[in-house]
Amino acid sequence: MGIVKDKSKICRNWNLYVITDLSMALPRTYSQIIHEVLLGGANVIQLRDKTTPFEKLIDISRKFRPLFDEFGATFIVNDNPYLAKEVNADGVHLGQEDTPVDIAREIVGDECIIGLSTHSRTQVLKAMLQDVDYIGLGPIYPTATKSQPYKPLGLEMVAWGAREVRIPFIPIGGITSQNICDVIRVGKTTPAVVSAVMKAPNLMEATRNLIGIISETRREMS
Ligand code: TZP
Ligand code: MG
Repeated sequence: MGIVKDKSKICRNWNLYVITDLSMALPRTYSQIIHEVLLGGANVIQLRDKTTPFEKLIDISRKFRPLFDEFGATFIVNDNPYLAKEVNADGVHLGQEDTPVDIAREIVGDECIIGLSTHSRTQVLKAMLQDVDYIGLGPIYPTATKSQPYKPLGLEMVAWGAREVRIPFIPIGGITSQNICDVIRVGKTTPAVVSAVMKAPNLMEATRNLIGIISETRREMS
């Protein structure tokens, strides 16, 4: 019998959810990005790459999979449940336009974490009825990282999430070292960032700094 992962515990244990963007982090390579973010202390990284061909993403993911185990960190891939299965990722993150959750679940199996992006109360409530292990909720603030039709949801939505969402929820969009403490205070949860780490001059320091602010804010609240 295989070991059954406590997926909810894993998701609740995340400290800072870092999402890759190779173009922002250039001239760094994936090796540098992933090493720096893990050394900075983040315990979950999502490989988000919408341009590299599938076969190459398989090679990249296979290469770094063991490093996540060494660091005790969670490895999530974006968009594609077949990629998650092929490289034995810990999870797959789906958007509203990606493979439906029930089909993704059939592909990846019960032990794989499935995350779903949501952008409204309706989408959140619907997600909670599905076999989803965590939801992303955003954009919270304006962001240039992803062009999307959704207006920023603001801290009110984060507060609503803290009250109503019964699975781990990850606020995302425009979160920086300036506003991350507000998100933590209101949401009492783990936020996700792209540019706040990927555009930083030093990815390890930026990751460490954000995690430091999160821990300090949580300490103040307890
Ligand atoms: N989904 C909702 S907002 C967003 C994604 C992937 C982009 C977040 O990027 P940033 O740079 O942290 O604002
Ligand atoms: Mg997607």
